[in-house]
Parts: sequence; C-alpha cells; structure tokens
Amino acid sequence: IQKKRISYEEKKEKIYHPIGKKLIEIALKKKTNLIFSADLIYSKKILELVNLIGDKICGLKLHVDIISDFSFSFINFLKKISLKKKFLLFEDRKFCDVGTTNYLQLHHGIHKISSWADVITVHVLAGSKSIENLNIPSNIGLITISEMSSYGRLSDDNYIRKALNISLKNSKVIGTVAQRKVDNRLLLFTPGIHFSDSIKNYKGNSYIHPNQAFIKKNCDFIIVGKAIYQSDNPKIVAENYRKAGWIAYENSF
Ligand code: 6AU
Repeated sequence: IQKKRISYEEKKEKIYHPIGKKLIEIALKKKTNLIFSADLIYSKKILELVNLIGDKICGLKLHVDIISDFSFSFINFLKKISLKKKFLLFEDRKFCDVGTTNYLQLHHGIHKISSWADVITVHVLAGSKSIENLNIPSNIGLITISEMSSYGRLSDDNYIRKALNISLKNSKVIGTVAQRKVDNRLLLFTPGIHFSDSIKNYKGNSYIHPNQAFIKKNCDFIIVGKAIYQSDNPKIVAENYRKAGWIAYENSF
C-alpha cells in the first residue's frame, strides 16, 4: 500500500469509477473539497441551505430517512440545484445487511435511493458479497465505512484492513470513510470536522480541524454538518470551511 500524498489530478488517474472522477473534477473546478451534511428533518430547510451554499460544496450528503416531509418533488428540486451548481448527491444510508436486503432497500421503499443518488454509503460488516450483485447503476458510486469517527467504535485494525481490501476489490467503490491514511486508489472521506477545539467530543462523535484531516490523514474530502447548519451565518461559515479545506489540501504535500 502506497500512502504518500498525491494530488487530485494524480488521484483522478487512479480512480476508475466515473463518479469518483467526476467528484474530483468538481473539486478542482470549484476549488472545494467540502461535502455538506444536511442532517435536517424538513425539506424546506435543506433547500434553503443548499441554495445558500451550493456554490461552495462538491457534495450534499443526506440522511433521507430523517426527512419528515420527504417527497419526490423535494428530490427533483435538489437534483436541479445539484446540476445547476455542480455538486453530487450523497445518500448516507449506510446499507449494512445481507445482499438481498441491501438490494431491496436500495431500489424500493418510499425513497427509491437508486433513482436519484450519485453516491451511497455502505458498511461491509456482512462481508464482500453483501455489496455485490446489487444492480447498482453505473452512475452511482459506493463509499464504504471502514472506520467510523465515533468514540468506542468497535472496528479494530484487522476489521479495518479487511474492509479496506473489500473496498479496493469492488469496482463500484470510489472511496471510504476511515480515520487513517488509505491506499491512493480510494478517495478518503472524513466526517467529524469542526474548527472548535471545545467540541472534540460531542455526544460520542469525535471532531478534528480540517488541517489535521488533510495533513495527518491524507483526507480528500471533508464532511461538515452541524458546524455549518447550526451556525448563525451558514453562508460565511461554509465559505470558511471551503477555504480551510482547500488550503489544508494545498499545504498537505
Ligand atoms: O458534522 P456532523 O457531526 O454534524 O455530521 C457528521 C455526519 C453525520 C454522520 O452520520 C456522518 O457524518 N458520519 C459518517 C458518515 C459520513 O458516514 C461516518 C462516521 O464515521 N461518522 C459520521 O459522523 O451525518
């Protein structure tokens, strides 16, 4: 495993999946590695925020199952904004079951995730087969969860190594969530990001500054939620995270 920091341009050559390449292209074009995690329960609030900060992000991450007034008109609105402002839609469903159940949850139910998401998250706890044969459209990329950001996570080094191996072998996988450097053929996504030192541990989740994420862990994309949506001025704060993430990336070589 080569873990030396490489640039987005170099990484784009190593990632075969079109969605992985597209995400890097967006990052380079908009100079942003910021993914906004809109963990809000009303669609209106999400749309308001996205209209405000869509220019500053390369991805919008949803937990679609927490949205109380979910509808396909909401999804259609989002899709339009995402095409106009150029960012990808992530559904952080963290599929974690046997393959046949993952399949049903991906394609059916009220959310029909495979009909609109660009990127979806999966655990590989149930083994490599659980994310094979899911009939994933070619325009959807997978992100595996190899190592969570939470205190007391149960994954040990052995689990993480195996999860990363599964990620490398599955051609649908564009990257992973982990708290360590990973192989350069994977994009590394880092949640648990906050400027403030005083929020290092918040309700069991751990937080680091973007500098640490890029410089210590060779992260490629930061995922920021409450630091933005709970702030008094999401537009300014999102710009601050965009800038911090971009500068941290540039300083990480
Ligand atoms: O910035 P926050 O803490 O408000 O939001 C962090 C977001 C949440 C979590 O569900 C998610 O990141 N997350 C994930 C992801 C992205 O899959 C993995 C992880 O290890 N930790 C984590 O917080 O929507």
